[in-house]
Amino acid sequence: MTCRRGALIVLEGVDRAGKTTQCKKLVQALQQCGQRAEMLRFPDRTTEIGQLINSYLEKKSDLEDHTIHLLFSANRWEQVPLIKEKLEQGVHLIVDRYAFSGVAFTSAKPGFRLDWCKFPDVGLPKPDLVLFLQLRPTEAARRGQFGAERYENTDFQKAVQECFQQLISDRSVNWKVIDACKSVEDLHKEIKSHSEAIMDTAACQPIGELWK
Ligand code: ADP
Ligand code: 2DT
Repeated sequence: MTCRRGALIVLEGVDRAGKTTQCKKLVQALQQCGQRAEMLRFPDRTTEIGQLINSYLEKKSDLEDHTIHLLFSANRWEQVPLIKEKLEQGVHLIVDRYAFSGVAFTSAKPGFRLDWCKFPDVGLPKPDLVLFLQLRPTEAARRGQFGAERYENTDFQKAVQECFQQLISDRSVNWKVIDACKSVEDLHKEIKSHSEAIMDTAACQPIGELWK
């Protein structure tokens, strides 16, 4: 591996916390500073597996709960060769949702244990930093109505939020919890500063393996 690999930075958080807004701004800011940075998002709805997931989320098809969980995980694994290649070329990857959403959304369903939910994603490229945009449900509600997709209702989102809290307590992952109530610009400055700090640290380290 050449020295100075790119950093793998994930943004997680509840619906409407500002993940997509901040991913785009971070990529743009890094590119303007002359860095190589690209955005990825999960689910990646463009692949064949992604189209099955899209149809499920849009409620055009029903899938058994374990089956959709494994499809979300497969949708990440199919991008692993690309993720590793980009990081090794020195490209920073800014990712909108990752395995943490996978685990939080399935373990919020009745009958699912956290460790079962984590297992299919064990060994994925480990993020160098996971920024969790924390937003109270009342604040999220001010940012607009839920859409019509599966999972977009307040009770389920509250259960998801509790599952995220369990994941955040795991010190094997480099979490930074950010108060997402702040303005877009203030959040951007905070996220950029955490990201730049980790880029230097990550540069000469091998890519880690998640939850291993
Ligand atoms: P997410 O990807 O987490 O669902 P988005 O980035 O799509 O969130 O933002 C959801 C909505 O909230 C959008 O209408 C966006 O313009 C708005 N928004 C994003 N960040 C902020 C912020 N810091 N303050 C107020 N509104 C925001
Ligand atoms: P977007 O609205 O961000 O496209 O998310 N989800 C996501 C899961 O249930 N499992 C996963 O592994 C991932 C990545 C979260 C679409 C929805 O899909 C959920 C919201």
